[in-house]
Amino acid sequence: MKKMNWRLVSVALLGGTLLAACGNDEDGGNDGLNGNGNEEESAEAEESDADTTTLRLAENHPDDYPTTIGNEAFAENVYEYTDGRYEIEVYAGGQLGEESEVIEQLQLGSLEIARVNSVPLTEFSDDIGVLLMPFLFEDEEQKWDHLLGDAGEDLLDTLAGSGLVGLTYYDSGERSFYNSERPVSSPSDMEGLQIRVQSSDLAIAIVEALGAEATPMEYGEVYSALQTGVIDGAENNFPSYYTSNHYEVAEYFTLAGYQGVPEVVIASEDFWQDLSEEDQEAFEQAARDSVDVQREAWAELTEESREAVIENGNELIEVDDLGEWQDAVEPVYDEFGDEYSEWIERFQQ
Ligand code: GTR
Repeated sequence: MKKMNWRLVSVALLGGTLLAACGNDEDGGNDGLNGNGNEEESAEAEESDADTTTLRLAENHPDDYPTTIGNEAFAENVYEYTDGRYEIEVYAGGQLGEESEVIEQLQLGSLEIARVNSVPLTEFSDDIGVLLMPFLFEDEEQKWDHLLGDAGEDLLDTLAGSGLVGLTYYDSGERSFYNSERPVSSPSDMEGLQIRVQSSDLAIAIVEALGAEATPMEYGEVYSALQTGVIDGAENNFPSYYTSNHYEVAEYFTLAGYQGVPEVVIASEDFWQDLSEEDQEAFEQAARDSVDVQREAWAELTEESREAVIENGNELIEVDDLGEWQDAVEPVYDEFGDEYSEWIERFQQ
């Protein structure tokens, strides 16, 4: 897998508490001496460091996960496009907290950048909820044309004033249901299953329309909830199912990709407003230019994780009639369709 760039310091957290590492990296824990004890070299290094502002980026997936690889490409671009005036340290593996906590830090201005899923952002912009609508996109091409086009950009703009600034989207494929109880091939098999969802009314409505019970919960809590039987299942894409180890405790994965919510790279509005216009453009360009790298890594890990769970003996259940699933979630369109009608039209063009 990918080698670490020297600039992208992977930070191991001691005791889970982090002292702010932002601002003009005043000390960096170096205490004026480098590893050889050469004070002269160290003074030079400090001088050039003084011109570089270090920012933190929160990521809840592990190193080598496609979003983390995307973040690293973004960080490299930022460093390059700002001539080394900004460097970004990627804190992967949820070191800075669950997505809701990270968003709060961005709003408070105590964290500069994060990669999160679109779902937790719906709390700050209702409009973003459109991306949760089941079976919204015809295919990946339609989805990405719109996400990286005007509709996607306008949707990110709806975050204005929330303390957050959306920079770009990353791939998160399709979400499907998985559980520990039984093979599910039609919506009627979902009856009574306790399914974890991300915290959103729309996510709850979808699961209920399918006859199951919805339990909102943070991502980091899902593994043990599955293991202890607090929930019977959850829903996610292959890479998350695999890398979170949910596949170890929920063996039945239903191949009914029902939702294509993307990931989003976001910045703190507080931090953003302190950037010059030129730097804002550099950050935006850097984010856009990292999308291809992320999507390539996404395609690879999707395949890899699919193979790995098959090899592990998990059961992947083909769905004979996807139309049945589409019909079953129709009530969600009755309930939320009007609210999102304009956006739905734009994204389905
Ligand atoms: C993943 C996503 C995570 C998190 C998770 C979840 O697909 O990449 O950021 O949102 O889903 O279900 O909470």
